[in-house]
Amino acid sequence: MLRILRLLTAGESHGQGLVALLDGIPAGLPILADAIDRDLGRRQQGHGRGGRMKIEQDRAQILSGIRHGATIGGPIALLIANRDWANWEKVMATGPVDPAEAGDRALTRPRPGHADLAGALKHGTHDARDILERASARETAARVAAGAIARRLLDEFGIGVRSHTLSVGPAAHAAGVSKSWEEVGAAEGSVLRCADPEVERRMVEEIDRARAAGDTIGGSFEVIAAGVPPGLGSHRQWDTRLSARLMAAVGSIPSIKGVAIGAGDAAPAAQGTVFHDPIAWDAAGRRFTRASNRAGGVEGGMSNGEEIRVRVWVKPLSTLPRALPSVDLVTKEAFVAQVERSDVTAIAAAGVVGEAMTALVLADAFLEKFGGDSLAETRRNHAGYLQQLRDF
Ligand code: EPS
Repeated sequence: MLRILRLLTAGESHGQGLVALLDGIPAGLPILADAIDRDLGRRQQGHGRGGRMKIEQDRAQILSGIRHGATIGGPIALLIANRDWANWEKVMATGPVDPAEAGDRALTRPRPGHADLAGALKHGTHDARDILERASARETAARVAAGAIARRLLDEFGIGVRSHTLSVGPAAHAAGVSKSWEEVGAAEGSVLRCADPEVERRMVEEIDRARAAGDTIGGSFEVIAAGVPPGLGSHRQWDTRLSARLMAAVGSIPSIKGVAIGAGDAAPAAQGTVFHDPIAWDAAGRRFTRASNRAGGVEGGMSNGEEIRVRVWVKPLSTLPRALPSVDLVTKEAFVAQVERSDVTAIAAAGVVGEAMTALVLADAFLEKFGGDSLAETRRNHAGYLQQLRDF
């Protein structure tokens, strides 16, 4: 999915911490831990979160790749400590532990919808804790930390990435409503990052209703990238297409069941004359323009210079207080699934993770096009291309 940058994460939800290893960022990019911590803090917000977010105060410790406030071109290693580790040191110890001290935190009744059953079968364990600890959406903190560095790179070139909540259960914007970059920016800091206070009020009601019923609830969000030049990604091959790279990266976020670029969800019912965005020429600005953006900023697997818009469907979280029927992995007896602490929804956090994955893909496609081992080199290449566009 990433072709120039490389990202690996490691860590368990209740282990010592999460690690992100990001390689391929050019030297000379100014970045401070504050910029990473800001996004980590945003990922912890949102109405509907559970008890864990009260325990954690996610902060990134930069272990390598950054010196005196700027990247040096080497791999960047980040560590986010789990404060909850203090309560799990025996359960999650890496060394041998006396079973009497380990605490009985085995998970043998898999939760429908979670990784528990498939992972236990795959890895040959009857304790699905080995699976859930890695499958937990806590891992997304590491992605957000890496994404903050990608965001910093894009920011140097006037590219911004934002997200907002589109729906929670039936609480949604009216059909056809599209919120502007500015409106989405103004929603920052609200309880669900929804760009309409009245819709947000209904979303909060839906979350509270689900919580009272011992249930969870699904939703959707949109990621928007502004300032993206035309020509990122390529029509050349299936795996060079920007649309595919965005969909794969955003679709890899836990709980995501659907991703559409632009008005993709309306495409099956649309006629071509209505769906596609007519092209015009702005003589003064010497650029091609569109009055509409149903393509979502990508045509033929390449950015077309319009805002990139990715809409994402999030399933209801699978850890349910009112648990569904399940079967014990050891005895094979019918039980209800095990109840773990969880959130009613993490929709606002999912949007922040969506921003991170989008920023990583765009930074990757940007470096693929412009290259550069130092920011100065990338800048020269970028400036030359912008001149080519002006001279077109
Ligand atoms: C999360 C941490 C987790 C959950 C949630 C997301 O913490 P804990 O399991 O200790 O409560 O709050 O993860 C899930 C709901 C899930 O099913 O994976 C986080 O840091 O975002």
